[in-house]
Amino acid sequence: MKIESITLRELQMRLRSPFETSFGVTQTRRILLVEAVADGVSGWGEVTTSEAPFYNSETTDTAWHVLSEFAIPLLIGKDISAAVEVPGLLARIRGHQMAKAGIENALWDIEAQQKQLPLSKLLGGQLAEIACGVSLGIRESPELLMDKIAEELAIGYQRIKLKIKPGKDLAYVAAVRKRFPNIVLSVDANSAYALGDVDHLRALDQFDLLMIEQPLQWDEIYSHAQLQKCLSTAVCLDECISNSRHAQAAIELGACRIINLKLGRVGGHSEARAVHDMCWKYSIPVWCGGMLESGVGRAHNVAMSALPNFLLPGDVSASKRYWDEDIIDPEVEVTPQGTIRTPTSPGLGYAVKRRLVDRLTRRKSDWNGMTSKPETKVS
Ligand code: OSB
Ligand code: MG
Repeated sequence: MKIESITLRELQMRLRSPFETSFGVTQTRRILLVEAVADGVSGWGEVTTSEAPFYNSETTDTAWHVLSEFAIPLLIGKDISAAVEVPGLLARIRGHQMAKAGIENALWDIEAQQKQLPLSKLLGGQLAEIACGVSLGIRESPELLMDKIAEELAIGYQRIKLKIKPGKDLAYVAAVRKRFPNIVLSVDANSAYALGDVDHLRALDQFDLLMIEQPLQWDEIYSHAQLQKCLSTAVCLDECISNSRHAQAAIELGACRIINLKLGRVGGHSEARAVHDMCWKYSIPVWCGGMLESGVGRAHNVAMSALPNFLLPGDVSASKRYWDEDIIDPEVEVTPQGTIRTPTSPGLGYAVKRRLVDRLTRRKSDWNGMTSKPETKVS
């Protein structure tokens, strides 16, 4: 695969409704897309950074910077035999996993097309459909949450995840559990608590939750091990796990019983598969997390979720929950059983709507093997 050109685009896309977590509210997304061309074949990846460094340390702008100044120059013009070589070529760049994932995943799309395989199969996935849940943002009151949950359950989603933070936690979970005694329910705190809150968090044990996701510090594995000892509810780590070594440390320490696997957070499909395999070795189930992705990132999530250790419903849900119009054709759709069918055509299995992408583009840079500096357009 000779990497002939790379195009970086920033799109502005407005979510259908604001999404509130313990770290803030998001309404307008600044989405970075990477398009690579190798041997005349085009592939797409998404950089899943947030706009602000509140989920992890990356942002849309840090990713643009690191890709433009460091990652793309290391790859442009290179002839590689497979996408799995990309992490090695980018290894000098420390951190910035989401930036690196955007470009590595575009090359996975190309490799799958060249080998005439659906990306899920190239990654080693077998599942013909993947199980879906939804992640619901924090609302003003528990009542406002109820109707939304009823709506998502009616559509077929298999698991409801509630975002929580101090003051918007126990009363919400209690009310939901009372109204929906039998649903598969979990919570995600996005690091809003401290180990000193253990008695408060223990009160969640009575609600038969599937898991509590990332209650403590975003980069702290050890304190989650101390917390897990005190809870009957399974702890699931999200923010803490950037690679398979972190996954192994967390599992060996007893810091979690479940891992949320996000492609961007671990740096792309190669490392995601390594985390997947590590968890499989220890019988720790994984599920696919989301970052409010556009269709490109969503399609990559669907492909990854076909691997065998994705044993719990993910946060990968229908395009229309997020966007009036998604940038892929077809859009990601959910069956009445709350599943997404894994595409069977080569590559990502969803076509990128170029005209719509152009319309949403706010800035764009192109690199080709001829020039060391990109051509940049701002609109
Ligand atoms: O912690 O899983 C998270 C969204 C943005 C940042 C972090 C998270 C989330 C979500 C939404 O939970 C998942 C989605 O629907 O894409
Ligand atoms: Mg999370």
